[in-house]
Amino acid sequence: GLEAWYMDSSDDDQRKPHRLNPNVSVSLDELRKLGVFHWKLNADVYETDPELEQIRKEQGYSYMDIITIHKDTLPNYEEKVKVFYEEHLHLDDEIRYILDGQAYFDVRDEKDRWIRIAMEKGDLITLPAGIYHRFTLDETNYVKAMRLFVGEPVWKAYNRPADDFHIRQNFRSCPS
Ligand code: KMT
Ligand code: NI
Repeated sequence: GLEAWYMDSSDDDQRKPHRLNPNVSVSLDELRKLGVFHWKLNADVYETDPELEQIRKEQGYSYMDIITIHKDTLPNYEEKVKVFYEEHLHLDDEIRYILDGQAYFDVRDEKDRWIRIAMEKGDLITLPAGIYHRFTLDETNYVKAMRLFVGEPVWKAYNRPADDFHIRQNFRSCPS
């Protein structure tokens, strides 16, 4: 399934894997505990896929569009790549389905450590509202992704610090 790991803290190129040495992988179970969910679909048939239809129906993902992130296809490519990699949150879930290529989504765990999630063709992921995250291309510099949303899309991103939203309550660690 999906591969995820804890990141090192080097300032090297964001497109590199940034694995710890030795690697510390993160399971789907651990991701689920953070509210991150994953499906594997057949992206070759996304236009007519009954599995995708069922997920959209069940989850209420009424809106969808497709974004191709590559220097020749995305207006303001350099600026957008920079903005996507700034740590931020949204007040709604972020739902992305990789149709082609690959990329990384990074999310903070409950102890504020970065987890890097390697997304490949066929991976659909949901990041919960309020989780701090960021996005980057990998060294292949290309991804085509479907963006899904419940109702009318709201793309507004709140860069960190953005801790005063009610939604952040869900991410506050319990004192032990
Ligand atoms: C976001 O919100 O950071 C993005 O939409 C990233 C690109 S979608 C693959
Ligand atoms: Ni986002």
